[in-house]
Amino acid sequence: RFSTAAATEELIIPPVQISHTQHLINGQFVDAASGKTFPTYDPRTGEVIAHVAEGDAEDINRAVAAARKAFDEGPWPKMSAYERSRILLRFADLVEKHSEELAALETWNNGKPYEQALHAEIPMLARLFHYYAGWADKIHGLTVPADGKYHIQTLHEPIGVAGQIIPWNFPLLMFAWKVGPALACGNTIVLKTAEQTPLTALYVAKLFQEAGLPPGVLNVVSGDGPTAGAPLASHMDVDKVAFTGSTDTGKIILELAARSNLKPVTLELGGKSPFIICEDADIDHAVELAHFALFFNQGQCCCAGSRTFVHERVYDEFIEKAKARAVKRVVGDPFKKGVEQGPQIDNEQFEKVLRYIRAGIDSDATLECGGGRLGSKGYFIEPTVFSNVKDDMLIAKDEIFGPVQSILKFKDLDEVVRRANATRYGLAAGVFTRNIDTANYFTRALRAGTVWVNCFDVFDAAIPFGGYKMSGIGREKGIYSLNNYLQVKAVVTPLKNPAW
Ligand code: TXE
Repeated sequence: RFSTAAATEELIIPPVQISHTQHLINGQFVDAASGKTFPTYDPRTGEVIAHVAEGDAEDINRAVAAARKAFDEGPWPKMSAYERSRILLRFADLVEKHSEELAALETWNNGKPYEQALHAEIPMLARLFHYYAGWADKIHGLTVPADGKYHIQTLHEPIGVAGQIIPWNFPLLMFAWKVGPALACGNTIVLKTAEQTPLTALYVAKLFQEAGLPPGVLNVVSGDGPTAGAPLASHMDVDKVAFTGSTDTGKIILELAARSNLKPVTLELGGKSPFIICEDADIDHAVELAHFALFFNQGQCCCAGSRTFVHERVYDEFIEKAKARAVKRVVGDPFKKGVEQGPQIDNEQFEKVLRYIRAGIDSDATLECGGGRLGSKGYFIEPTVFSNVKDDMLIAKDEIFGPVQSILKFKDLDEVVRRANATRYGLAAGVFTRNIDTANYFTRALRAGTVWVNCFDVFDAAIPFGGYKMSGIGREKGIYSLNNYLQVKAVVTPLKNPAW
């Protein structure tokens, strides 16, 4: 039985209205060209909460034409960088002002705990735009010494029209990671939201208008992957595509980009991140963070610590404590105070997670707790812990993307490094040890884009994020993301002055 005791009965839904369901194209909220709409749901109940314009290739064409015009004719890319920075700052301030409505809408459409959305994700959204506002007027090229009598400089120019395709697990943060650097560098954008979560991006697109963003600079189209995402990735007038989602879809995006106009592609894809607990670790801390690393956001994190490797000397103690912690996890209506876990995003993901749980039960892994759905409506799943998991089991190899912790045993450091790296993914890793030499060994030996030592899921606008291997191409956030949205132009001018 799972605890609901810590959740109050009090619902904390601030008043929020669904005010925007149409596409935003060229500064106007408009219906789909086809006139079609699709339903969007409340994952707590599976009930429809709104009907949203359903984009297809024609809507993408219109949005790209608007973004192209806004790029080619300006004023955005030619505006003073300081003015661009001020618009980003005004937007961030508006996010803070509307944080309760935004958090409520995010929870309503996604199912994540309202308190998590309000206290973590919305502040990070605002912070990210404050951060990139700071970059807008600090992007510049170099003067380059070279052989011969030439003055050589590099201009760092915006790349043009950026196509951006985002997933449903962090709808607003994924919006921020994509839109922040693209706008700071002076690009224009067509963004396609995930079909499960179209609402909050439309809300913040409206806030961008209030902040003074010129029409056509940011266009937002709702719709499905194959019908709206694919035409964006393969559009001849789109200069760059950025994608976050599954590895399988990432391959399609890369192929579409290659077959159309060879636009550069950045991909942030799936993971199967190891979380390694050494025998000298602070076990209680490690249990709590391993729990957080996996169960945070209903387990729907690309960097979830989904392979928990525990040293054999502390293994039994760890299992007992990990199980006790999972059983105490508060699952329920995400609008209730104290709730740690809401529903999975939709029926498809819910069924996928339950299939993996069944695969775990059918293998020789030991089901310590959980293993089923919770309640009879909505997409709630019991926090589930498996011990005795072996490397070749499906639950140790595939990205489950749900509240299912897999615990594996290890003996020595070389062995665990080899096993941790034996995956097609390489997004993140966590290491728990009090020995600095052990920590340094892991941070160099693990093939992952982020290694957290004695912590996990520490995110900041300035910290780059991205994957090795099949977890992706490129880095988002921080200074590294700027290169994704810039072209470098070398300008060479002969020096005629005889003194030279
Ligand atoms: O992903 P998709 P789904 C993983 C996670 C999850 C699995 C499937 O394991 O269970 O992927 O989730 C758009 N052309 N992640 O099906 O399909 C789609 O509309 C262009 C990890 O939701 O990759 C949405 O906007 N676009 C992940 C986006 O791609 C297409 C986050 C993501 O959907 C398209 C989400 C196409 N042919 C899922 N097909 C992470 N890295 O955080 C789909 N899309």
